[in-house]
Amino acid sequence: MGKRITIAIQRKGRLFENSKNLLIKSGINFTTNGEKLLARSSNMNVDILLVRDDDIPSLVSKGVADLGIVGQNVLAEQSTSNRKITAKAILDLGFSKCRLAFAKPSNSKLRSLKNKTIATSYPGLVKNYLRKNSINAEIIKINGSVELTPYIGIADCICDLISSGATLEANNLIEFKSLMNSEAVLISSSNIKNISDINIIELVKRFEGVINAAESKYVMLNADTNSIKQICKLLPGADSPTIIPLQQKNKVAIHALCSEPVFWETMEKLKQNGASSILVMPVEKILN
Ligand code: PRT
Ligand code: ZN
Repeated sequence: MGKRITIAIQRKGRLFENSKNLLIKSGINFTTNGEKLLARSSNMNVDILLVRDDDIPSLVSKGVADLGIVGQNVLAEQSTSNRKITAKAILDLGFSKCRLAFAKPSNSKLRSLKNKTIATSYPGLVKNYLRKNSINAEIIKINGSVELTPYIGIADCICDLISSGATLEANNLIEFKSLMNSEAVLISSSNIKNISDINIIELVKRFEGVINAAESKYVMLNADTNSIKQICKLLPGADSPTIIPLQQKNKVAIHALCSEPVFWETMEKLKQNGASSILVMPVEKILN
């Protein structure tokens, strides 16, 4: 039996559900009661550390955890101010997508950030942005409710995470510049190429398989033999569809694994090109 692998995930919050589901879909069985700091997998050599997201980059950098799941925003912010944060993102996980962006009151005349006061929970990233663009401005670090600061007169604008935009709207703020896009990432203390533990490599491959499967769909449809070429061209990210003859003459079934999203528009186009009985099915796991 090899050494146990430790994975740090957020104990509760926006990242928790998706992080937990990723581990479970990757075959790691475990239960949490929301209180425990450590959960042991019942079927694999894996321990799960349940912590605040802010602690994940340093736990992984120090080697307390082999892998961690955290927002790119948190990793990037901590990396600006702490040389000890050496953890690297090794896999984009596709959930908890948001952007870090500047916003101002909708009635504000603000045209540039020059000499303005910016409230943010991301002072390091904002400072780097200002420096890169040679802008002189003041940064106020606020840990929560950043969106209220322009109204209590302590900031001209804010730089905060946005996903749906509902919070900005509810506070009469409008976004005017995006600083970075973020999503949850798998982090490790070293680059993927330098990971030597075979068990960790295998686990990362499983995560990758689950992530790829989440975007992939298995498409089955029927078509006339003379429309095969056109239809195959329309299947998003399909490598090599399977063509199966049907009992009805000049009719085939086309089956394909599509690695890109299959939207209603795509299905409607397929139909216009002679496809019928179009089925789009979820894919659970992929091992390439
Ligand atoms: O307790 P702990 O420290 O672990 O959690 P936390 O409170 O620091 O973090 P949490 O759970 O709120 O968020 C964890 C991560 O989710 C963040 O670091 C981001 O990577 C990601 N994420 C994705 C978001 C959002 N979307 C998001 N919308 N984090 C925060 N928000 C907030 C934002 O700050 C603003 O207040 O939601 C509001 C805006 O949302 P919309 O939908 O109204 O635009
Ligand atoms: Zn946090």
